[in-house]
Amino acid sequence: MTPEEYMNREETYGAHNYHPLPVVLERGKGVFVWDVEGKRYFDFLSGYSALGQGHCHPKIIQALKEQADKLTLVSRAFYSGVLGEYMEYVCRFFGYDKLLPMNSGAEAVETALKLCRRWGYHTKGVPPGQAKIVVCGENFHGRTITIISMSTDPSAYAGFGPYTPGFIKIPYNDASALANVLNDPAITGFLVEPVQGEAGVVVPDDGYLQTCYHLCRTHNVLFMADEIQSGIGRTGKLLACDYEHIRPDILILGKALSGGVTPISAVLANDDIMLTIAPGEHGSTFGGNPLAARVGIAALEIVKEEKLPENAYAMGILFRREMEKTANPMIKCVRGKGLLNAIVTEPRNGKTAWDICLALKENGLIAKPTHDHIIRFTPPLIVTEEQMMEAIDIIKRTFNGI
Ligand code: IF1
Repeated sequence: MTPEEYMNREETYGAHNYHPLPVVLERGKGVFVWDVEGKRYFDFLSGYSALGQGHCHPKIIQALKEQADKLTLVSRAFYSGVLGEYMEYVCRFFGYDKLLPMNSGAEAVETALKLCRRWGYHTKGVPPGQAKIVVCGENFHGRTITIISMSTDPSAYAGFGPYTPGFIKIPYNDASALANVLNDPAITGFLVEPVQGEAGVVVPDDGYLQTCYHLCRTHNVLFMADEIQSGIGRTGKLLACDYEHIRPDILILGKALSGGVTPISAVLANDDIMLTIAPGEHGSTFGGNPLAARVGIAALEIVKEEKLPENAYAMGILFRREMEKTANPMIKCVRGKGLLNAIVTEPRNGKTAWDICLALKENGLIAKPTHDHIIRFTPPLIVTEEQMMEAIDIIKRTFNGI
């Protein structure tokens, strides 16, 4: 089959809820993927940051294979030996009392919202049904109806109403906006991405998160960090919140928690919050399955053993420094933290970010625009300096060639 035949088949039988770059991938290893014709590419999207450990990391695949031959699912109607091991490992890894295992990032965000409301009623004493949660403009937390009810992006929410009530939207990176709303005693939580991914890798001012954290402390409001994309080493620290030395009351993880091998997400919190949900009040068929538990442990061990946050920190500086040196009229600015970066492009001669991504593909690197003019570059965190220099050369040549 030709790539076109693969693409036409997907168009024929698949919902049209994405507009993929015209490349058909067949194999992945480390920072590279190969298409159905055997052409190699640097993967600079890495599954929207889920593949922090690189494609098909041998340690994770080994864990997957071993567990797949033993026990893949018991549901939570019964105990499984490996789930408790995973829960203890992750709680100690991030420093929390307890973990609630889910599958997708959106499910973990929904879980955090339920937990925050429940804590508000149970502990803060908010009247039943009155809880409010503060969220930021330009946020992206997933695609469920409640999560798009928090969104300010029409492409995420338009045409899907009616919406879930109980959310207050304030501008991102503006702590005074948070201070101005927090006097409302019905507010139980503040949900924030430490770096906004979908918005185009928007890094808030230094101190923003810390100021918001302390405002939440002062007003007895839970500080919830959605680190599904920014966490697990992506921004050059284990968590993006680590830059500001704050510990979220509720920590939301996903994506690289599994190294891109199987959907794994998690909500972490201490007992005073987590235990406000009693048995039978929340759950998921696959949440905490033995396969995910074994994969999750392996994925996190790699983060430590291969020093992925440190490498992301160093390679991110290299990327931004080299791209900032590139004087090209289409490069408006480069921004990011660790290996969560984006180039804001300036359309010229009718050429857009999409055209740049098509040209990058021809030159052996795949990435994708977010919004019309921003290209996100999120390679696996295992990328070496040599590989990064080769990829930067491709990016520079592509911009200069356009
Ligand atoms: C798409 C974005 C990235 C996320 C944060 C929760 C979720 C995501 C901070 C939900 C998911 C993915 C979803 C994917 C595109 C991608 C994305 F552009 F949408 F925003 F990475 F930046 N919180 N992000 O980034 O997790 O349910 O998908 O597992 O929906 O198009 P999920």
